[in-house]
Amino acid sequence: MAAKKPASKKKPAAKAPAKRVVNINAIAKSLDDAAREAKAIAQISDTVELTLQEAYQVQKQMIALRQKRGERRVGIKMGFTSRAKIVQMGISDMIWGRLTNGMIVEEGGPIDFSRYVHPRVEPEIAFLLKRPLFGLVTPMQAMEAVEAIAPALEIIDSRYDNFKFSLADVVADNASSSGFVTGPWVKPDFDFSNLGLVLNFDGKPVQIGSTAAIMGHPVRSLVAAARFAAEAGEPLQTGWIVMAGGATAAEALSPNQHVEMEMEKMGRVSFSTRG
Ligand code: OOG
Ligand code: MG
Repeated sequence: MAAKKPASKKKPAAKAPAKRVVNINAIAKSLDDAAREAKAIAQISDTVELTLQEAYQVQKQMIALRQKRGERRVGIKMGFTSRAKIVQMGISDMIWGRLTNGMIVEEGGPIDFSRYVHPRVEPEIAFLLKRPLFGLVTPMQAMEAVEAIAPALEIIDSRYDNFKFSLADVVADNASSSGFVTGPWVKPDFDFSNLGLVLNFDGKPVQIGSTAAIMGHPVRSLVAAARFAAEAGEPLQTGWIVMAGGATAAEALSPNQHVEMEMEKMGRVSFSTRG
């Protein structure tokens, strides 16, 4: 019987620096799977810190997967455009995400709670465009492209454990975008820069705020959206919706809840959750 080889006394070779491997398609697929299966995943930044550019590539690829399944682009959403959101999430860089028709929630309609990981809702204002808008525009030029505005609710649902993420993580995850509901569309022929709003859960106020919380005037979010979209080579299109960003902190949803937001001069928008 051969004697056991004595354990080598050789010093282990110096560790080579960890190679930075970024597989955009694989990350996009894991985020898309997490969204479809309503199962949270670990933050990408636990393994690799994506650059912002890579994070937007992941986002684009994830949307491409949705488009392959028949979804189509209907607009863009802005994120971290209010102090309340910046404070709540600890991220102060403005971000944007891509909206598809698969994210539309019918006004007043139910959402199936089991299709989400840990959904939250936030009050926003939506713009509907009547002509394309791109690049550097003034607020006045931006408004000339607006057909109508509506009170809106965004349902965000981070695909990451505990709704925790870095800037690159949340960008890769399409800015936590999951669903959005728009209320009555009205002509923007009045001052909507400081409209009071109340978010109610089962008739009880959970957040109060104003459209002024969105960059002092929500049109500034539209101006930024025009710039971001153009930079990405996907200028805002006629018929697209731009979600301006949460005016207050987001509120966690529970099953079997009625959610309604009332915005001064604009009306109400609502949906309910089913357990
Ligand atoms: C990121 C999305 C931010 C907003 O309106 O500011 C956003 C998040 O908070 O999960 O949608
Ligand atoms: Mg939002």
